[in-house]
Parts: sequence; structure tokens; C-alpha cells
Amino acid sequence: MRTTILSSAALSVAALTLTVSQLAPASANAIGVEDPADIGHGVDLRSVVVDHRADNVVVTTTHTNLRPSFRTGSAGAVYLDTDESAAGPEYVFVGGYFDGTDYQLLHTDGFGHSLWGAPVDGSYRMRLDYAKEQVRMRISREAIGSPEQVRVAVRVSGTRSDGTSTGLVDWLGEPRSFTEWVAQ
Ligand SMILES: [Ca+2]
Ligand SMILES: [Ca+2]
Repeated sequence: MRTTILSSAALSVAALTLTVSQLAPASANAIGVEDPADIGHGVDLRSVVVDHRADNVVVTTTHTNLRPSFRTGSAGAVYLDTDESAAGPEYVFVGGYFDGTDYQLLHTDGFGHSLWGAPVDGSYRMRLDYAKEQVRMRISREAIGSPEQVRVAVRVSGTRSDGTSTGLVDWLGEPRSFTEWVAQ
């Protein structure tokens, strides 16, 4: 069982979610985006906060009923777009969202498994918080080329209790759509 200690930073992100989803200025260094309850599974994506800090990009996703059981099959991919001049995402943070799974930050040449490339050599981490039903990813800016701005596209998926998973995919907004750019 993984234990997560809530930091004051995590709490401030929660507070930030409210603030930025109400204001959302174009030049924000943090944004919050909401998604409806729409897939009838615990991994159902409800909001994403992107916080572009001096040293790290922190992405926090909140879900309907995130649970530790492997039977949930809950997993996700956060695509990071760091270069406006090159179409599509340059990196993808992939991870399992149930207890005992792993995660990895990869180079990518676009959306979809077949385009995923080598692991990124740099500092990053993912924490699961079942009490808050949140997944928090911290990525060193240096690990992703110290971009001036980033935006993300988020895809989560799960498995039903009968083992099937057809249709249990939830994108933030439209499939393969990005958030607004978030400047540092
Ligand atoms: Ca949703
Ligand atoms: Ca790009």
C-alpha cells in the first residue's frame, strides 16, 4: 500500500483549482480544466490542473472514484506539448493508477502507443492519492527541454469488473485536444 502524505503544495493546488477555473487568464502560469462525469468508472476524469513552476511542471488529475485495486485497470497518459513549431506532443507521461503499478516519462512523436519512444533521462515522479482521488505528476522542466510554455492532452482508461474495457476511455475534453498554453 502506497502512502501519500499530503503536502501544503497539494492543498494549495486544490485551492488553486477553484481560483483558476473561475478566472483562467490567458497568461496564467497555472490552469484548471474540468471534465464531466461521463464514463461510469472510477477513473472518470473530472479535472486537470497544470502548474508551470520555476523548476517543475506539476500536473494534477482528479477522478470520480480512484481506487487501489488492480481490477480497476485504471491508467492514464498525459501528453505534453512543449514546442509550438512542431505539431503534436513531444512527451508523454504514462502510468497505472492502481496500487503497485509503475510510471514512465517517454519521448513521443504524436498520439498513440506506436509513436511512443525512448524514456526521458531526467527527474520526474508520480504520486497516487486515493483519499483525494488524485494523481499528481511532477516533471522537472529541465527533463523536457526547459520549455517557455506547455499544454497537455489527457487520456485515462479503465477495466470493468468483468474484465472488458470497451469504451472505458476518457479524454480531457475532445479526444487528442490540448489545454491552453501555460507559460512559466
Ligand atoms: Ca470525465
Ligand atoms: Ca509540439
